[in-house]
Amino acid sequence: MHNVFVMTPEVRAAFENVRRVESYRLEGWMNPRDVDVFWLRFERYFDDLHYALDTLYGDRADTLEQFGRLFGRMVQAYAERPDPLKVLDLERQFTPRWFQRTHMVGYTCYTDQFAGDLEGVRDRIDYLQELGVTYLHLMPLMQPRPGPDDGGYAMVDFRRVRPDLGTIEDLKRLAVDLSERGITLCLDLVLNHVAREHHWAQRALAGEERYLGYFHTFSDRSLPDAYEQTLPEVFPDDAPGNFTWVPGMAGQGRWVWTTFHDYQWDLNYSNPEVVHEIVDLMFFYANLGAGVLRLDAAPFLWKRLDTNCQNQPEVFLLIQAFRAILRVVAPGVILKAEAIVPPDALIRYLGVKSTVEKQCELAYDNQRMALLWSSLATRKATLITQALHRAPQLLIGCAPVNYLRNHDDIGWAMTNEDLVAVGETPDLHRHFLNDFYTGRFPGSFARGALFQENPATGDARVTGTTASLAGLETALEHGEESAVDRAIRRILLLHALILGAGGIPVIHMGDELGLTNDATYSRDPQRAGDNRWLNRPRMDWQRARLRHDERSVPGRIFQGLTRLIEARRRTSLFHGFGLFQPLWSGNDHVLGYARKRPEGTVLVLANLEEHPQTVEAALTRHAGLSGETRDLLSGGAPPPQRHGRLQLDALSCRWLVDGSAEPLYPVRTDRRTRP
Ligand code: OTU
Repeated sequence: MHNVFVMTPEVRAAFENVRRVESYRLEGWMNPRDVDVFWLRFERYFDDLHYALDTLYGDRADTLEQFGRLFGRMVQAYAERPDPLKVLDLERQFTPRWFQRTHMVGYTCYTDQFAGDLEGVRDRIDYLQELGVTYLHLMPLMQPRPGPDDGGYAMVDFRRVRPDLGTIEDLKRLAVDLSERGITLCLDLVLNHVAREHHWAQRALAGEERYLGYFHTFSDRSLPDAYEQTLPEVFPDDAPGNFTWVPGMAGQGRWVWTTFHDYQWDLNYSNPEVVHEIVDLMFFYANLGAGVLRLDAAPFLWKRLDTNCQNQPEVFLLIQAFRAILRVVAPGVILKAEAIVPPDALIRYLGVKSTVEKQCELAYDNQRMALLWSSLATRKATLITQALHRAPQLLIGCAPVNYLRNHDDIGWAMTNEDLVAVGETPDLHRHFLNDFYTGRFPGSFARGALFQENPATGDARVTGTTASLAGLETALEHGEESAVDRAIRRILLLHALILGAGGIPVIHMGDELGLTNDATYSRDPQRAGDNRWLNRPRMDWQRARLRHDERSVPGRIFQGLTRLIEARRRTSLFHGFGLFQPLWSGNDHVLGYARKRPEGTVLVLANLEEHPQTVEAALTRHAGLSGETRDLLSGGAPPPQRHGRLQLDALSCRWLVDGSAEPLYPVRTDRRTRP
């Protein structure tokens, strides 16, 4: 791969040609300064873009024409980009690490479940701000297919808001209001598939050549059978296999590639027309005010025989092209990879070697999420410490999304190597976790359900809200005061661990109030077959009213969480640009890791046990702290010491810093308001 800017004579000629042809269009539309800015950025990112497209599609006869068309779209989108967003682009170019600052805290929700509609979300911005949210991911809200729609991930129209939620105008207004309150909007770019009712699919069905080329279709089973040899199944339970027979398609009927449900048709990225469509869509979301685009199901974009058809090299070229294009047209917008893949594969979505700063800025840290739940069940830090030691270190310019739950299931994503290294038997441990989190394991505090149990492999994943998995549901049901207390401590402990790491912590709607599983989905025929709805409850605004009352359960959780967020916001030590160092604490029940920055170190210590634990006081020095320490979480008081050991309360977390240092951030919450 090119890792420097290479303008070969041919490339230069192509570039000049495009420049000559397109300049007049630019100058006719925009003021000269905007044109200059465009050209400067284009020149800067040309190589990334050209290399990616040339490698993917360079052997086509129409490559130059394709490139010219793409360029035309870039120009158009840039010309249409609203002025305030162009200012935001500049602002973010000056502060390229804006998303790594410690005030970044995300929140995910379904628009209807949270606030009814987009207008309702606007009315709830105060609530989000009270919590400290600076990044809002609204789950898919564009027009889905009728009937089951995979939680909105099966769309018939990418550019029309689901009518009961509002309109595109409402969405634009919301983006502006959020931005004025310092909140970045994240939207899903569902780029792997469309609903079979989408007009592209419908026209393919009718046999139109152009649209047949948008999908992977086969007239007989020979290729599908060959691919199936090495393809896993994402939803083995309710959508087995990866191909769907579509009778009458293009006359005779065809097999269509459907990784997810039979109504979600995978797009064919070996066809550059698909890239044009998706780039256009990217511009559409960027120009309506989205600041983060979530690349749904990113691993699946490229297919190759004899592989699992995930994480193929071409996927990273596509992302490189998308990113370069955005850097030119809308550099204020960043990409988030939704790639639920092992750590060694995940790192590639953020960039390795010559692709550093050419891939996504953000990616879900799925392994860490699963490890946190594993450590909560075993009350042991061994596995997570081992895995964090082995996980690839992130490079500059990107950040993990640290989360406990999202709208999906939890898969036990720790690697077999790490399990074996700490003396676990991989299958047994995963079975234990499934038993534990469905409450079947004797003494388990958790209440969840199995998702996509695969009798053939014995695999399964788990669904349930954070509160239910952490024991709140069972405790409340039994009316046991001390069990409720432990559940609340677990919920806050887990949040202290995701907030106490670098990257962007993201809270899933309802977790801030301890919302428990919502079993009502089973009465809705559209949802009954998908128990991920268990962890997609409706917001309970009655319960939210109790959030200031610390005698109430929601009050304890909400206030505990806002204190964590406030403490994080006031230190620079969790800034994404820093070293992450997992530590062996010397006590299996205590998880320890340090974050190191030029201005200081913070040591995170978490007791996963229901009983007090101790660690050697010298651990603070090993972590790089000297002398007296302060705890950012307890108003400064350091943990008590006895016989040279630090005392940690049951299920508690400490963020220790040097007693003398004042690594406090000047806190700026709101963006300035422009006229
Ligand atoms: C995503 O998840 C979404 O988050 C799901 O809600 C959708 O159902 C799905 O895509 C299809 O649009 O399999 O179990 O590596 O694992 O894309 C969740 C990424 C999923 C996949 C992921 C997928």
